[in-house]
Amino acid sequence: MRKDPMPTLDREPTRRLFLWRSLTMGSAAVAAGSGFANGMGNPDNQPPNVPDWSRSLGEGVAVRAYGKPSEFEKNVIRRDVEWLTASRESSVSFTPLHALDGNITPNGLLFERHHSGIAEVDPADYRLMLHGLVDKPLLFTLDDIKRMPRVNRPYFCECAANSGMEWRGAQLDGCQYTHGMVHCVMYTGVTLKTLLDEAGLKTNAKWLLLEGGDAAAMTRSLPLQKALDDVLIAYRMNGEMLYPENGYPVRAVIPGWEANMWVKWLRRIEVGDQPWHHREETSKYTDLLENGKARQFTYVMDAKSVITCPSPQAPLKHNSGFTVLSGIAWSGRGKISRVDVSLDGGRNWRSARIDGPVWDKALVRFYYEFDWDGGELLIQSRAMDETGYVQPTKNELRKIRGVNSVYHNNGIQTWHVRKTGEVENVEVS
Ligand SMILES: Nc1nc2c(c(=O)[nH]1)N[C@H]1C(S)=C(S)[C@@H](COP(=O)(O)O)O[C@H]1N2
Ligand SMILES: [Mo]
Repeated sequence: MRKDPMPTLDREPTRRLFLWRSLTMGSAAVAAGSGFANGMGNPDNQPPNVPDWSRSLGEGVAVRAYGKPSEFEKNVIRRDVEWLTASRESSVSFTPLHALDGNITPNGLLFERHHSGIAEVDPADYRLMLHGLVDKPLLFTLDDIKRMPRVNRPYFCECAANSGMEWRGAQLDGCQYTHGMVHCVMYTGVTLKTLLDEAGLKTNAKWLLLEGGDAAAMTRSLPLQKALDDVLIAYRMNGEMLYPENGYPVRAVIPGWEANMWVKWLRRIEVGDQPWHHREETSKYTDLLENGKARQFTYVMDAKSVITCPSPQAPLKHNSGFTVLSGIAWSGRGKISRVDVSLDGGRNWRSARIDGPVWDKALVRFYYEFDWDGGELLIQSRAMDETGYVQPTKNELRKIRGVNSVYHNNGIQTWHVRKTGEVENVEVS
């Protein structure tokens, strides 16, 4: 008996996937026949031959004192878009989503967004100041912060401008560029509530100022309610100390909220009774509507998803048969409850299979497996979260917000898969 009312996969669990090369055919012959030239590699290195890398001893331990990916993966890097980059210091690089899997972003591949470049902070000189409407102003060293009770929490971090170039139509060629201003890592740190409890809040405390230690001295106003709820003062990501580009040694983690609140190189927290006025340069995160008015305080990132594979930078390499779609979904309002996938531009939807942990306000990994007939596809994904919110189409968003926004574009993405397996960024009406 199936309780799930939604159509899911009707593939029998024991069925073979039928796509592998049969060894009895003689794989050397297969390799030789379809060969080197077809991108099948060098047959001399393939069974039953002894490959180059089996003929001599390899490097020993600790030659690579800090590991990095295989040289054959050297294309899996952060990239930027030249015409988007006013200067290297005030710019953005994008996570290579098309080349990753699972829920967690590797530390060297987190998209970066800086307003004044990377601050190189000496941890010995690092101090965090906590003052304002508190009983006891405090100054913490990094060691002080590390001595406090620790928590580990995985969260996504998405720039409000992610997908911002797509408001007026399909534009950038690949999910690295259309959706790559999001990452998800396991943070270790102390809750902001722990720090505030140490200082003791005055009764009129309502807002916090977070200030960064970079040349921008980026500041953000944070409502006290959120600060006491789930905000972290983090110093580790995926077990390692934060990397300099992500705020070493300490950053604010504001779960589910737009990334510009996640102040890096955090050096000062001031408690006040109202929001601060921030310098224009770093505080333009308002959404311009059609009528000229702006939406402000749009902190929460609504549910969103994207198919990462296939996508323009990750085309299909076969021309029909068993095919795995994969993608990510996330919501700033809580857990992802379901992801649907369409192969025909949104006419028919099927439930995707979520695999891996479903954490609160973190990236979720989904898969959709199907038998591709080799024809053209218009693939889409649609996320739903535990509040019942359903990811809208881009046109639904435009009806409400017009096309003058840059921020908070969480519309459904469409990829056009050609018969050749190539993929392009398109829109369907
Ligand atoms: N101090 C400081 N914090 C900052 C910024 C900055 O320029 N300076 N940029 C913000 C913006 S707009 C984003 S999108 C995120 C990016 O975080 P990441 O570089 O770790 O991905 O950091 C935020 N925190
Ligand atoms: Mo941002």
